[in-house]
Amino acid sequence: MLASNIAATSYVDNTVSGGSTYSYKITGKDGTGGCESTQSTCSEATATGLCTLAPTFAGLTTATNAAGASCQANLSWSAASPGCSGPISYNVYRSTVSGFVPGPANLIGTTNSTTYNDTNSLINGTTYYYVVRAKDTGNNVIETNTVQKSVVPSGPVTLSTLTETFEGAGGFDNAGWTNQALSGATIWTWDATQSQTPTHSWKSTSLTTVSDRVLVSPPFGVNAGTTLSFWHTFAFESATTCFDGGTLEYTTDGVTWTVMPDANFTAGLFNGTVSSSFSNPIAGKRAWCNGTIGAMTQVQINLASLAGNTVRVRWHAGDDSSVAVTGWFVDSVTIANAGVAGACTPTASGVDVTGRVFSSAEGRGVRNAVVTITDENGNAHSTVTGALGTYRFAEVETGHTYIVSVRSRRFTFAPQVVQITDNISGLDFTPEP
Ligand SMILES: [Ca+2]
Repeated sequence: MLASNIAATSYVDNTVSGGSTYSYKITGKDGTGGCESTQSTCSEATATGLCTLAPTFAGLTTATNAAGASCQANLSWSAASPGCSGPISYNVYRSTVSGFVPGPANLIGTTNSTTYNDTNSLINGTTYYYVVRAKDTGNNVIETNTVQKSVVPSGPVTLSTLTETFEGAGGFDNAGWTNQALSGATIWTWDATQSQTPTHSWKSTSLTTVSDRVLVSPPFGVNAGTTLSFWHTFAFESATTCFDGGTLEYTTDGVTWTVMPDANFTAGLFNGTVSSSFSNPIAGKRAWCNGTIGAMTQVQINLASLAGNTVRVRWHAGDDSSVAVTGWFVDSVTIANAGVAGACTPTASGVDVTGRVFSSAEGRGVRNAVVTITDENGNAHSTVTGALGTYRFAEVETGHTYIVSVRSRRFTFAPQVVQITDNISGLDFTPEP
């Protein structure tokens, strides 16, 4: 319904977009408002005025780590369709916070292409989240998709074996391991009562309240020869039914986690499925259940089905609403034939803007002209042209719209407005006639 309770016998709909055809039906009500007529016949009208429709756009399709010497993320998407005249340009937004709201503060670039290579101040190992939105440059309307993809920039990848004994200071030999509660407050603990190599493991202590917690590996590249193994011992409620338990999951996008398929195990497969009876957060998942604490046993998994992906795995323990026994000890993780990334070098925080100031279209360079670059907040920097009329601003922050203006005693130049997303050369000025 567009509008209601209109006393007049006419109505102006100013929510329409020029060029689009709309269909209308009306109903009438009696004085009490309690009785409503059937709908009128349908009447169509094509709106005049500005076309105000947003482009139709599915959002970002891929975001990948370039894995080169300097940090870079490569984004791509399928072309948007303009709702009005077009042409389309794309805004690229970036944040280190998942679920961020795209806006001017996190706009890092614009492009007319369906790809964007981000080299702007990326830091090795940091997770960046991207959203791309389409803009109709004919009416400046930006659509509002929320499709988000993440990238963790790294350097070149080499084949290696990741060995984690959980003996290093703080519980980890390698960087990138994390541990958190997903529900309840209790996390995994570094433990010296059970171990395989030689004195420590990580323990999930089972609780008598609904809760779950994860121990998460660093990301690693998977190929056809990549395998995962670890050692563990566990004792979960109960001896016969899988009320509490622990599962193993993987993610290829850092967002969605999937239980490791039974078919991937070559030793030590899950021995049950978690009960759905008492609110266990991992209810219904294949898991390790029951058990008694004793000598650790090895689990072996073939990861070939995940080849081509960058993967994290996590040990995910879940407890139902009552009764707990000891819990789960995990040790000695080996990921063989993993793709291990070196560090990339952070890219520069700013770009170069260069050009020349000319005395006429075919003329000479104008020396000693004052060139000023001003951002949308009024922050300005000035420089003076050299003998050939050349100027250069270094370390200009990207993602902003700047006004570049020129002052000269002999000539008048129109200012230029530029959206700066990358190095700009050839931003030249010739005098107004
Ligand atoms: Ca150990």
